[in-house]
Amino acid sequence: MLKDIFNKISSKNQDLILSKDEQKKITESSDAQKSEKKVVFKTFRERLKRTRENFFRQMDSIFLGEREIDSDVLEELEELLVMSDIGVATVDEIFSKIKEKVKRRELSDVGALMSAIKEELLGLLEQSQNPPKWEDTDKKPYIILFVGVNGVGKTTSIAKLGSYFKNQGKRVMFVAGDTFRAAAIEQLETWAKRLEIPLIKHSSGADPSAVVFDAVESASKKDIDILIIDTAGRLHTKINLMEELKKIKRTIGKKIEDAPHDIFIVIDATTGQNGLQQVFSFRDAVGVTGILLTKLDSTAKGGIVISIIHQTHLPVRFIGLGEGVDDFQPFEPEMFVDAILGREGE
Ligand SMILES: Nc1nc2c(ncn2[C@@H]2O[C@H](COP(=O)(O)OP(=O)(O)O)[C@@H](O)[C@H]2O)c(=O)[nH]1
Ligand SMILES: [Mg+2]
Repeated sequence: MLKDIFNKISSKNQDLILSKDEQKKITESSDAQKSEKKVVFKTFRERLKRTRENFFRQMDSIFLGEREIDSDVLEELEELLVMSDIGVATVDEIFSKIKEKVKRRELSDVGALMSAIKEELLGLLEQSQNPPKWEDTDKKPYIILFVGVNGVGKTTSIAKLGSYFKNQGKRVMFVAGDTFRAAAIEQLETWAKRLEIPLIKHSSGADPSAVVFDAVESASKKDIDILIIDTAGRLHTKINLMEELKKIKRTIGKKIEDAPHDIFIVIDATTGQNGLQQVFSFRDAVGVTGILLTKLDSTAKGGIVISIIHQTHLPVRFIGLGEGVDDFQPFEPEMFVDAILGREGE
């Protein structure tokens, strides 16, 4: 009897013991993941070079001659962060905690001070980063509406996002909701062809809500997983634009309850603190559920990400790091902080 039980247990354990092959496979796949992550981080660091170098050049001059950490050093650092577009309110919050620590003599050298700043920044960035809804949803089509002013990178980001989802095996469809200019429809059409993603369009000048209405219908029929809608960033007046976006939103909601499931605002990182105002205007008019920050490769003031998250409490979903379709990444706070504050090899 006891022997039987013993046999049973050991045969069960056998199932848990992995063969050499299986062990190798697991090690290989986690190694592959790790090296992929390394490549991603390297690109990320490279593209954020301007922000990092801007920061370090000045930081080195602050710490020249290994100065002690005193109120002068803190003041200069605060100024530097503000100049990197992290924003006064955000920097104030970070430094009130840092100053406490300095007072309690917890930060004795530059290394400890930098680690503390990194930790505070990371804490801030992680506050608003909830898991994206599309990752665990039975909503189909999952509808994402893009909004933002002209030239920020909406159409390009839609192409990038479409490609991102397509690479995950999802069925994607685009909607040319920017009917204000013919060129805007053509631009999305070019991307759609290149990426082999279906596109719904009307002619230029058509009512955007009518295009969206057709697209939602078509996406439902064609078993589309993700429907991404482009919109105009400029109309004759700002009031009209907001009214038009509200109408598009209502049209979608009438067809599918609780849709659009996400409303992404696209912000150009090179516009600095101005971007914040844009988030507020669109948020107040149509509601916004997430931010896409573009052109981080073209600015030395990438600190704007921190300020935007801190002031809006909205998650930054993706960042744009160039004009190509792959110059795009989900926003990961830790990677971001490491890329802007970490020295080579750290
Ligand atoms: N360097 C860089 N350029 C970008 C990025 N995203 C978009 N652009 C460029 O910004 C310009 C405007 O983009 P577009 O998508 O047409 O903006 P839209 O008017 O908001 O639709 C184009 O020349 C894009 O190639 C980015 O992340 N980095
Ligand atoms: Mg556009």
